[in-house]
Amino acid sequence: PFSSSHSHHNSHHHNHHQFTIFDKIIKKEIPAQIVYEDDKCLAFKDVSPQAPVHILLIPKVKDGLTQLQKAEERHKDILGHLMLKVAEIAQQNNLQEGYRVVINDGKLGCQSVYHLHLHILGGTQMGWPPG
Ligand code: IU
Repeated sequence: PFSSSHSHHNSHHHNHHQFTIFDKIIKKEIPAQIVYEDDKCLAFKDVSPQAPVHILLIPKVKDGLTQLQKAEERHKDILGHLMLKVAEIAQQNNLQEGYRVVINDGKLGCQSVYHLHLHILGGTQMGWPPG
């Protein structure tokens, strides 16, 4: 169920130092179904949901965090903030029975947007292994 149909094979077309579509969502230049927002982060519904609940949580300031493997000491605060907000957002979306948090990193991780984001997936029994 909820298998992905979109391609993940073109990450080499992305300029990892440029803006992504997530910057347009942050600036409200394109619409998104926002479920949580504060000064540091934004959470919105994934346009191509892979589960009944599929929310993306992103830092508003990328600061070099194109992907998790670029994380450095200076990112500790935002990374901690995002993890705490995942739990809060999950509660607000009735995922108390369980959910999954995913960070796809790089080509082999099937990352397609090079602005760090956490997938919050739930609302059904998740499978394992994820593939
Ligand atoms: P990935 O881990 O980089 O593959 O995740 C990117 C996600 O961003 C993916 O689930 C897309 O469906 C989602 N997304 C979106 O919600 N809105 C958009 O405009 C675009 C991608 I482009």
